[in-house]
Amino acid sequence: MTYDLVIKNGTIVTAEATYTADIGIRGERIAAIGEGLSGTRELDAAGKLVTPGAVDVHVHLALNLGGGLVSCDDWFTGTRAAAFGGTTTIVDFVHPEAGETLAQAYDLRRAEADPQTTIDYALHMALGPAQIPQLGDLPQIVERGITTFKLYLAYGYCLKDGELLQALEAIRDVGGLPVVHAENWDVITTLIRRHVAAGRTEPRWHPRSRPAPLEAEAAGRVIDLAAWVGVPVHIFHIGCREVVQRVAAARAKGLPVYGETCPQYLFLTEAAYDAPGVAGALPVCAPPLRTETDQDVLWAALAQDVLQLVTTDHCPFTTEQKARGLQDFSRIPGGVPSIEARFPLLYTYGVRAGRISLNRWVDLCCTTPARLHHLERKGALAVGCDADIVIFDPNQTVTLSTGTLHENVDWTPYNGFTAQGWPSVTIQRGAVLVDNGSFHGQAGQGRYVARKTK
Ligand code: DUC
Ligand code: ZN
Repeated sequence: MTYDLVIKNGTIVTAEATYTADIGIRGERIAAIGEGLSGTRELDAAGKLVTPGAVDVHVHLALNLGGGLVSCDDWFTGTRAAAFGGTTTIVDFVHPEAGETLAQAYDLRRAEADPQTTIDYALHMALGPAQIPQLGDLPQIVERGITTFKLYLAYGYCLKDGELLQALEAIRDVGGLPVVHAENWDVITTLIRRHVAAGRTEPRWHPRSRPAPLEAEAAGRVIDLAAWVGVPVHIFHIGCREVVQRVAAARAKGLPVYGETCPQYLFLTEAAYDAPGVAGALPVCAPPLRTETDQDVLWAALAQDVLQLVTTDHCPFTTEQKARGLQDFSRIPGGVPSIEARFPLLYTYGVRAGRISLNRWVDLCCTTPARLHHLERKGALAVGCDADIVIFDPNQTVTLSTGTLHENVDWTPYNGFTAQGWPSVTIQRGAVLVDNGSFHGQAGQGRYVARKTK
């Protein structure tokens, strides 16, 4: 039997196992995994790892912060960069504006994404105070394939505790998953005001306005409310020991609490904010970068299944955009780029450094994100799955810089980092998107993935 495409002789790495076999693809799906398969087209993967396409369930492409500030990777450039780094599915956000229905906001985001995206994507629906009166519309949103709902305990979308309670109940009632930005916004805004009034305006005051124990208070509060309501919860972008401890305690009680961290928290520290001038503003993100001790705690938590996912929170702003906050750190647009390097960096500094196993790498970056976020047929290598596949060369060395990365931003926090191992081929639903540094995808080639609640 001949397949359309066969990946031959590779070392297949899944979340559960590592073995040598061929993968046969027919149309858009994996049709066979076995020995001696033959195809119309064949790719030799001898000496390479063959993994599922990586899944990044937390990205912000073309995020509009208002005032002319829009994150600088759009749906084309951001998804192209993702594909170069082996990511074949992302989940971004719908942020409804006051006066818009959830369905209208969804339609607008689809209209932005569909013509541009080069990889498959799904959407989280953000629910802020203005959306509380619309919680009755959640079933309509689930019908549109959105099963995950973003709740903010910060920024303009910040929910009061009673609103948080109502949102968690509504999400529970549709069988959805809340994904939460957990910080204590009242405390943060008070500390910001105090620092700025005293002339403490440099970026190094950013982490000092967002103390880790109080970030943990917010995470603990949402964990407690979710447990009382009876809904699982996914805590976004965990960067400190104190939040890891809250997640660990909840999981030890058997609660369905899940936690992610991101490359910036594993590889950078708050010392980056001490750099003079705009350099100290570039890595401003929220929650802020923390310490080397926190990094060790995060790695251990990833290895021990206290944290289950690595995402990026990719949200790049240019040097010029970041510089707009130089007189006042609280005006620096928050976010860093990571969409391209996540999967290879986790291999180099996770697997090669002996912190996580090969299988855990795939689990954290591909399989658990797909399963937890209801992305059926993604994040796994099995017959019937979408043929989203990475041929990963463990011997390719890439020194990261804006010259080697494809993100549409004029800086990278990983400048000078060496990745030992990089995707040589990225395949999406059977089509080769990236082949040895050449991009073969097209705007609009990616598809919206409508999800179903379990
Ligand atoms: N934090 C950031 O730093 N950027 C985007 C959104 C967020 O929560
Ligand atoms: Zn985010």
